[in-house]
Amino acid sequence: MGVVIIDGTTVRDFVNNEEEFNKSVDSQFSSLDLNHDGVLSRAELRTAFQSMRLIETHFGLDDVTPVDELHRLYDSIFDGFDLDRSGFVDTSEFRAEMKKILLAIADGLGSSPIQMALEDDDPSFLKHAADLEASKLASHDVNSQPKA
Ligand SMILES: [Ca+2]
Repeated sequence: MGVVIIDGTTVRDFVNNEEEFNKSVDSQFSSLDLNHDGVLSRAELRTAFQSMRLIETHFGLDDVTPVDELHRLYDSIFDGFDLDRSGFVDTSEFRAEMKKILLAIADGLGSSPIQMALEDDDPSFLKHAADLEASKLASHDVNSQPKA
């Protein structure tokens, strides 16, 4: 368990780093594709959102959200992803919608940093974003060292 500080810029930098973002999204996608058919079903996506904690981020603790409200919420999330109404979400739909969601989170965070407690192996995007920020800071520190 570690604590990371995230603000809107952290998230936005991550989304705009196409290589890192796509790598992260694609690995998330394949881990969510439980039956390995190359697309995410409604059930697979629901499992995804339960594990990604984005619901909690948006709506507060999910254990106070009524069940039927949660169903509607997950349905509306799925409809947001399934742009062509095929009943499944493919990788490009997943990338596009994750980008939108993360940018919305970034807007919500603005310049006020929040602290998040994350497991070291947390698969969430916010953890990826924080890791990317941390690695940038680390390399910046190295580069700013005065030459001996
Ligand atoms: Ca699948």
